[in-house]
Amino acid sequence: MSESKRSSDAHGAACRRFDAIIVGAGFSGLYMLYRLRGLGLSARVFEMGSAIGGTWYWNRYPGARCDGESLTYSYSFSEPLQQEWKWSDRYSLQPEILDYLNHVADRFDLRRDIALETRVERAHYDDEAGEWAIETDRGERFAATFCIMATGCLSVPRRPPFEGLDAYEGEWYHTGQWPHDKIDFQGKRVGVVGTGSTAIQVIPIVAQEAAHLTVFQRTANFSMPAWNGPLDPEEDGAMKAVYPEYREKARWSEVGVLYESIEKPAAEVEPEQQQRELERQWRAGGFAMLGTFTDVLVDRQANELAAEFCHRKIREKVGDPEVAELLCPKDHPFGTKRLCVDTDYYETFNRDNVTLVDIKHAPIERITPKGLRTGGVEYEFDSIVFATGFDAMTGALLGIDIRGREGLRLAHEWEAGPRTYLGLTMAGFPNLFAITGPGSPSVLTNMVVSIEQHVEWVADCIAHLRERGFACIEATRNAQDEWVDHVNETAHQTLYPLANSWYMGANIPGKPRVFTPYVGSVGDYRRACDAVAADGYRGFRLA
Ligand code: NA7
Repeated sequence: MSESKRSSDAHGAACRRFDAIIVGAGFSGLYMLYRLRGLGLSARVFEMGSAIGGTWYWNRYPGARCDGESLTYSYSFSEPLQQEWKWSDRYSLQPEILDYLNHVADRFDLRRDIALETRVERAHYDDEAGEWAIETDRGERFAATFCIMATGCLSVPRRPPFEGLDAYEGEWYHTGQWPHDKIDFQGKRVGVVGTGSTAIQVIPIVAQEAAHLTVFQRTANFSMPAWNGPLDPEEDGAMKAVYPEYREKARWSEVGVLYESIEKPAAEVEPEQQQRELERQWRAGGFAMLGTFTDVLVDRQANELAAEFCHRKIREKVGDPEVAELLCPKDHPFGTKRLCVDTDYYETFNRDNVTLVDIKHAPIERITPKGLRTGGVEYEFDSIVFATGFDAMTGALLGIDIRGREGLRLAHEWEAGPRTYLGLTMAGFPNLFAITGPGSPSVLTNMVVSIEQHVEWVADCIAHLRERGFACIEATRNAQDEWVDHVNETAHQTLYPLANSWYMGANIPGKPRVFTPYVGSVGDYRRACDAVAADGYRGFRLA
């Protein structure tokens, strides 16, 4: 491994030099470090948290759990690792996923190259030196040939945008920045704002403790049963017996997880069988229902079948018909906002200590010293939990002052929406990579599968450059434009753009409305990335 050196940058300022700098120590950053070490590169990871884990470090609210099954939402790159780790539940709780990532860091001796509590503030490409100049919030400066953004898709929590918050006299929390100490809601009057995936996990847990829980809902979401429980040792053993084969199939699959389905459009299935198939996928739980028919996300009628099926399930679960109607999503097609996965979410509204307040037509007016006001009514709370989401997919990248060739600002380039080539690289920003960046399948898939694919592609690309004596790779503008057009066209062949979702940037006022992830399948996307590499990095300039 080439040692990092103390030297000076092009302006003569003291800095340390590495082959690569990685920003973020979550699933992406840890694996990227492992792979670059394997290539013999010197690499440094900067992580703003006080420990590793990324998403799984920050999101420690009650009930925080993965929506993907742990046997598949885990690294596949090491057979010994996947054989030795034992998950307790089918869908693991946050502390266990964090333990897993810590185990990975120790097992592969990653910590010595990770700087914690260090936020990268600036990454400027130095044209003369042909390297990245990185500056952290500690005032330290670093130089690196490669800069890899492993900054996560959902890592910038959105501060609750309500007037009066600073004068609120109770406790308030954002789920994405949850305190490390246990928060006791016992006997308290609690308000939860939001009904996305996070809120749907928090609400059933807080309801068990609070004296009274009031849930403020702007948009009802579709939530699928998790059917969670302790992981059956037989299921664990069966997966471990075929892990390499399973993982390989998952890499080339639709979303990075293998589901059983009839693989037909709804119209080719008899009505009775349609209902049986919907029931079968509901019983499978999690995201399985998205694949009930091949056209659930592209055909209105197929989509309606799934939506109506879910409405019926909600009406069966919720005792009060008015509450049930409020909980039935009717303003967006099924699955076009991120599906939620729950344990007892709908049933929680049958409790005497839980109230649902519809704020679609009467938005929250302000936070008051004692609670919040909506529809002219003041609700008083001891605590308010804001599960109001994130500046998704672009927030973390734009939160860093990134400048490419000749001072080109990423924020300027992305004014009308993110522009990438393959969701991995940007024209004008040589040797800069984004793991699961906008324009890649990322959040529509099993994140760990997509992360591994990107990390491996980047590592192979860097190996290629070094083997052939190239110092620099940069996407051409042409290739980027074509990719962005392709990402947009593909999205508009589906029902996704019909929802006001964070996929569309709709949750952040002023954010450009662009469908940000790529809807192509994990397998097709991998084939496209591999073909680019096999064609001598088609669409890139190598110098
Ligand atoms: P989401 O899915 O963005 O959910 C945020 C929730 O907060 C959602 O119900 C929003 O309603 C609601 N919200 C946001 N702003 C407001 C305001 N101003 N007033 C009222 N309600 C508001 O974030 P999550 O943390 O639940 O999940 C993010 C992802 O993390 C998830 O999809 C998984 O991939 C993991 P809206 O729907 O915008 O009407």
